Amino acid sequence: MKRKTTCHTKQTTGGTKQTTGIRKAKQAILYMLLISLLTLCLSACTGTEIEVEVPEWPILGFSQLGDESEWRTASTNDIKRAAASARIQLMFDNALQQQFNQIKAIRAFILRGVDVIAFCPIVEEGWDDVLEEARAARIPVIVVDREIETEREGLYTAFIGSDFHREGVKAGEWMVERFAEIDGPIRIAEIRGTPDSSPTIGRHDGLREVLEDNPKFEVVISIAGDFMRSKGRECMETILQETPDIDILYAHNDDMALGAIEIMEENGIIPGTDIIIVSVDAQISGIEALMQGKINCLIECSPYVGDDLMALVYKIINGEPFPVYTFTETRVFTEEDDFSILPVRPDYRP
Ligand code: GZL
Repeated sequence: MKRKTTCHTKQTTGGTKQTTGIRKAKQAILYMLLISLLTLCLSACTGTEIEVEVPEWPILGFSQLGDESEWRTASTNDIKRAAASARIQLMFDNALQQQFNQIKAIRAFILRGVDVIAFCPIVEEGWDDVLEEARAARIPVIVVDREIETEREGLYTAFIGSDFHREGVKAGEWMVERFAEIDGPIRIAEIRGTPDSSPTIGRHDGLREVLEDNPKFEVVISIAGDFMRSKGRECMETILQETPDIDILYAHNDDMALGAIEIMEENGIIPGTDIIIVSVDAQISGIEALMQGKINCLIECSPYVGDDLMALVYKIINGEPFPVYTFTETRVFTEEDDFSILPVRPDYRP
């Protein structure tokens, strides 16, 4: 993106190596400012007007749904790191778990005339009107992380995220294998994520698709925990009151599993032994609980899509071919794993 300004020397963007951190991006910005300042002084001294094109970084408007979990924090950090590294100006908004705030932010991005809009939709429905406004403004929209539900064609340009139904299937398949030698009934308690969000729907339905063929398993209680650790505690208290003799806890994310584990331990229950625990995300705290034997199976859901997202932004604005759907890998980590090979997360500080 180039915009003409006066009194600057022609700056050739030397072949600087693709920066890998925000620090280097800041150096690049300082470098451009210094060049401009020196040129202004030069032209002031010589009285000549020198025209230089200063490269303008593309602008990405990004609406993040909130900061409810460790996964979300990792997602936000990765987006900010990748934008700086890719030399993309990021207009970032945290919607604090409110769809209304996401719609407001997207409208602000449209008014600002950003080059691309990306957002993590907190729930599947309710986006048609604002995405029609983005379409009318001819601003491409990338759906990130969670999916939207719409009857309308072409409301967004691309999706990059995880296959949540597959995660639920993987959870069910591990349970079937883990309890292969044990007769039923095997009683499952489920702590769900945010109602009407695509990860909650996918992880709920994926599990049941597997259990349909394995009738010795029964989900005896299912409560919404909104992907938050505090809600995981509350749900586990309810589970112990209403259905105390469960065999498996299936939590839709690590934060809720860890909250539930706190309640188990406060009630003298040994997590991972008295109650088998399956969780989704495989973030740092989840992996540490797996290594401590408190969680038995982790289904990975990676938040690290920042670099792929920025590459997508450039492809779209440069009119190059791009993948409409990009799905992250779904690995399964279990109590039998050799923990020396577990994935180290980019922001892991042991
Ligand atoms: C999944 C993501 C979910 C995570 C939770 O892609 O939307 O939201 O599983 C997070 O940890 O809160």
